[in-house]
Amino acid sequence: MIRKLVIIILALGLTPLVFGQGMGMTQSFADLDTDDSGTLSKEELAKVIPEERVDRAFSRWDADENGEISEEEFDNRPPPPGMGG
Ligand SMILES: [Ca+2]
Ligand SMILES: [Ca+2]
Repeated sequence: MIRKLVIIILALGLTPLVFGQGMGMTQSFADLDTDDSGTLSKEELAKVIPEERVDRAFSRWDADENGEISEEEFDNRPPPPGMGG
């Protein structure tokens, strides 16, 4: 029963959301979007994560590579590298 639930969660791709909690990124999208533009820029990201990690985070989170993180991209962001993978 529980195993089936896990498979469903994996199938829906919810693991990044579930396991993304409590890993240092506790701010909500609205908290990070300090200029209320509706997207996150590298400058906004640099306020909450080390600058040397901004580029890497962007390359992973910016699914359509338009240089901004949309709320959808933020919600679907992959977990940090090196976490059991
Ligand atoms: Ca913004
Ligand atoms: Ca984007």
